[in-house]
Amino acid sequence: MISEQRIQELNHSLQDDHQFRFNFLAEWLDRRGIAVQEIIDQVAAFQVAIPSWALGTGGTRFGRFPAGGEPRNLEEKIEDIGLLHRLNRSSDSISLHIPWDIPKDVPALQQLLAENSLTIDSVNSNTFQDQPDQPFSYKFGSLCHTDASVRNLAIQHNIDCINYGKALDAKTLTVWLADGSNFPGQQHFRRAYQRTAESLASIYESMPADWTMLIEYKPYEPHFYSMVIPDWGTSYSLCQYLGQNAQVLVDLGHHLPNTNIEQIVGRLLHFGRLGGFHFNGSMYGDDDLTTGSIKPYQFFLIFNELVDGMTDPAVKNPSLAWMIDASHNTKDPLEDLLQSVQSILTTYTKALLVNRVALSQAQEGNDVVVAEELLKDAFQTDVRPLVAEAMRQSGGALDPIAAYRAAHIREGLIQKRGKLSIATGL
Ligand SMILES: [Mn+2]
Repeated sequence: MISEQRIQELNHSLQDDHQFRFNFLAEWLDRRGIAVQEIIDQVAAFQVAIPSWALGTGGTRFGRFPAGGEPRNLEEKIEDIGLLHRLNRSSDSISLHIPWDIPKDVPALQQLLAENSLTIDSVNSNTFQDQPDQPFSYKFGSLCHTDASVRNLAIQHNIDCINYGKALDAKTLTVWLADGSNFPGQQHFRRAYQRTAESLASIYESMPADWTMLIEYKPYEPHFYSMVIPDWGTSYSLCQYLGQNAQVLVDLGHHLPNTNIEQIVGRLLHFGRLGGFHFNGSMYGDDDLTTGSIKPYQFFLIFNELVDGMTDPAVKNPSLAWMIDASHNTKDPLEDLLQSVQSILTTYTKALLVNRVALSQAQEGNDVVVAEELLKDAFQTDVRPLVAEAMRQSGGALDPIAAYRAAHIREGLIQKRGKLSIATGL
């Protein structure tokens, strides 16, 4: 689709401008005692998983407008993610959704993954919709259901997911439950929680000792009165009930408007219970928009908290699983994913620039203005040349989206897969 040589040719035409911008920024940072190459190395090492369900055009219950050339099977999804990774060198793994993307020919998939320098990041279970051959319905819940037959079906599905993951060397099971209720009185809150905890414990016991279970929360949708796991506190309590290998997953879009997400991140890091992150953007209450597209300063404050926790030796938190989880309704999904990764890396880079010694001093001395200005200084620095340089040094494109367009990749995919091909997913 696009060769490394073609990427280098495209870089060549941008090199002069890039070098000018990079030299200016590098010299300025150097004067302030910041080790520029160390920052570049950290940015180059930062990898974000791409979900197998986000390579097609998303939609709403009102309609879906496909971009054309969508991947028709798991193999083509791997090819698409391989392409993203070749362009930005920052998307080296896939989150697999079961049953939309059940691995069939495992040796062939392993070979394809290796050819594209990719691994499987996590397997994600789905008990939010009924499959055609399913003996019981999830209409009134899955792991929380009043009927043990339904709960057992959902437990077995999660165990199946673990087995699919084991075959492909994954080590993470991500559980998001759509369980909840739409009307007051419909569900007994305490019993629904207890049944969920016990169901999760059955899954947890079936998990290999070196696996992690990530428990994701969401305040509403698909249910509009109550969700069984609506907030981080519920996720956290379930993790404590299950054991050390259960961790909370924070999805940026799964919060009510104006929630202080950075504080939640700080809390969970403090408890050593932050296991993973789902990146997306949100305006009202959705979880579908491009990462960083609506509230870039809040996104920076979240990353600031993450970097602070990751660099503090007092914090005993496992390394985090980073993944994009958005739905692309209007844009070409591959362009949207490239934009998302750019936004994540740019924001991460800014957080790395924060002078933590000075910030800590300002906080200890209650110097509110200096503390805030230190954050704003990093946030307002244009770090894009550092991100471009990290990609260039890793063999990627200086400008991945420009390279994607110059290589006419979507046109090529439409020619190969057809205008009407539809990817399974959101
Ligand atoms: Mn999510």
